[in-house]
Amino acid sequence: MPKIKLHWQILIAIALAVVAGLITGHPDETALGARAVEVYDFFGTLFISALLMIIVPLIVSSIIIGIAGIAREGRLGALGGKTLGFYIFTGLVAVIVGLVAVNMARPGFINGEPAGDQLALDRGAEEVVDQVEEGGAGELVDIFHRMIPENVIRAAADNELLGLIFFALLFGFFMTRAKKENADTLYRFWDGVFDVMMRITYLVMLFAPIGVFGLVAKVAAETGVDAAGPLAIFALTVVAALAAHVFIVMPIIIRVITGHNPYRLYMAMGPALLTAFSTASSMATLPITMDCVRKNVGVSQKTSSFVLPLGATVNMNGTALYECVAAIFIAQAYGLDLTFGVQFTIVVAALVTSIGVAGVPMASMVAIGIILTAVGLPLEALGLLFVFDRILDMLRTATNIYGDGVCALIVAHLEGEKDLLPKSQGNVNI
Ligand code: DAS
Repeated sequence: MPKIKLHWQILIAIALAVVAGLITGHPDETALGARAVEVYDFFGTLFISALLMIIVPLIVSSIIIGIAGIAREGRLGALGGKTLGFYIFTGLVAVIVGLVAVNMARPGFINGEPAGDQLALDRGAEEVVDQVEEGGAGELVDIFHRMIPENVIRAAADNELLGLIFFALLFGFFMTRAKKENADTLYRFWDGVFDVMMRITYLVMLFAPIGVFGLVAKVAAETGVDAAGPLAIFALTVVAALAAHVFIVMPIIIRVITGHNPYRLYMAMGPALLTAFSTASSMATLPITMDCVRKNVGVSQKTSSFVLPLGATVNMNGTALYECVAAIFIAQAYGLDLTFGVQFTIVVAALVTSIGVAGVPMASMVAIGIILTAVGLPLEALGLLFVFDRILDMLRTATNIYGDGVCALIVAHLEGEKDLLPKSQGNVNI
């Protein structure tokens, strides 16, 4: 039997889950519904536990070697500084685009009311709100307190991820300042941890079809067709925000900084963007991204070989934007009072986790788990996000790759490289 690719398995699982959930019905209405939701919950909870299991070691090792990788090359100077600076700048721009879009579209509301009750999110909603407030996400000043953990081990044990991520950023940077033999040993250790964690992540993803089936079927059973409206608005909000980022905001940034015609970049990166869309994996697309950026955009080997591999792991504009929209959509759906502090927490967490997640399919789902945890929202809300995740993942990944290309173009321009985006676009490598 031909091996069906994982993402098509997940797509089939989602379709089957929606049908199954609607057929078995609401758990409070029929015995079948109640029994079926128990089964759905069993598989969904196992999958969420597996995601939680990998989050801390995966994110910590990914950030440590990501930051150390830049500093270690001894190129945290001009090239590294410009590259990292633009990655953070465009990532922040992407999150803000997402923040504006989700506050304008308000997908988490039905007829002006938080969708919590219709989406069966009302159960425990009060506790959720208390948890978030207690968690300190409600107050901006608390966020900075939570960024500096009193005890790193306890932060890991309590999934206090903002503090853990902040510590990992510091550790990665100062690891390269240690004595050379220590720095090399530590780098090899954390590189090994990341290597193992990526293999465990792939193993967890193998069970994604079953886990996603459970999560989506439970949501479908509990919310019925009521969820269709808010979820459709959510998906359209993400698509609109990604489009605004790619076709309006980033072209303005290119034009202002480099003076080049920004719309030539789409043609130049065409093969890479199409590959990213179809594979939903920045990592898998990297070789094609490097080929397009070098041959069609005209960025030098020195710049592209530094900027792009780094970008495929730490620069994920589409992911950062999506995480912000998704987290705020769920907070809205719970009727959570979106104070500035809560939104700021989500913005910071979205930006930082998009640096930490690896460029693989459904990477956002791990990151979203971090953000929901950071603001105290329950993880079973992930079931809402899985329904449209496949197509949104393809669009996010294409946006991530486009963002890498933009940064490579801008950094090359600032490095004084000439003949970028040559007019002879006719010979674009297809
Ligand atoms: N699929 C991820 C990537 O490869 C993006 C994401 O999941 O958000 O970039």
